[in-house]
Amino acid sequence: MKITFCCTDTKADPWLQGLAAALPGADITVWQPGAPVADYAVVWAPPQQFLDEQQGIQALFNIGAGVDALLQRRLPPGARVVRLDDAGMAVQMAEYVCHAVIRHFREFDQYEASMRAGQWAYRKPRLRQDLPVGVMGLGVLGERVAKALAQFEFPVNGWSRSPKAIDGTRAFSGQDGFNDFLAASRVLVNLLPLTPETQDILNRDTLARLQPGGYLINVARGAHLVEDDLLALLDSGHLAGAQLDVFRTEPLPVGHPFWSHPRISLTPHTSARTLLGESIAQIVGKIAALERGEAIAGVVDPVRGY
Ligand code: NDP
Ligand code: OXD
Repeated sequence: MKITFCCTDTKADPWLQGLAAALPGADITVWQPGAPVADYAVVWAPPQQFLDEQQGIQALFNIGAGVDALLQRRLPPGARVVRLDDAGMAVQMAEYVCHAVIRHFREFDQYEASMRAGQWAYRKPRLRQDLPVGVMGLGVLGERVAKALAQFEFPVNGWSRSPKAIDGTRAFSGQDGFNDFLAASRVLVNLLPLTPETQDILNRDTLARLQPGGYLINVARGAHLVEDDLLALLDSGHLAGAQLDVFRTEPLPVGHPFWSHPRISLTPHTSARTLLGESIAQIVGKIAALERGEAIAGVVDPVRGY
């Protein structure tokens, strides 16, 4: 079996060693232009030349959950695109989002500032029923996040394309349910895939529908957010703040207004990292299943875009 590795901005050696240890006997190489067509590929943002040359390949294993960048390319006909399906990312996403919600709710930034200033000052406790959290996208990551937030007894709303039933979450679905979902939420967590339908979905109109004093947590893709609309709603006071992990341009350009905004907290696309061991185990398990002719989870529907 031939496996080719073609991942931009990724150190190849640990992947090659991990794959070789799990698949003794497989021929595993880093892709070079002109290389023969492989059976399977492990990819992240591969160049178009790679995809054009690998006509007939069976599957492309994307080493992330989001396939938006890959689907913008012309893919080899018949090749399945397989995304990472949790592989240790859901618990990281739950940590990140719960941390952001709790930091905002408990006003830990304000406590830190006052303690640094030598002030022993209490703030009036807030009520968690005043902070309903809306999770957009109830897939592998969004469901885990919604359940984790419910453990802290926040009221949780969830929105997805198809109807869902998740314990502790009030579920909304489809375009018909979108405005009601927004109106029921004060904090908004974005865990949607980036598709033509969801691009720019966080904009002046949708963010203005959140309850006053809203808070945005974007952990999905930068192109979901119309950045100037966020800035305008922060200026108007309708939004209290934002926690952003993803940006339209990454790295965030020097001089971008987000860098210094007092009510925006930033991290560098790190809310859920790809974990080497768990990802290799998942990919190898799926290759074995495909070799046995079995169905696998995480195959992307190219029409739906996720
Ligand atoms: P899934 O495919 O498992 O879930 C996607 C969810 O979004 C589903 O519930 C789906 O609805 C819903 N959805 C899709 N389109 C629409 C729509 N038009 N309207 C309403 N709901 C919609 O994805 P994951 O949970 O695994 O990942 C989500 C995203 O998180 C990734 O695509 C990626 O962009 C981002 N991500 C970011 C990371 C980071 O470090 N910042 C790390 C990993 C992922 P339905 O259930 O009905 O299909
Ligand atoms: C992913 C990501 O999609 O890292 O997995 O953003």
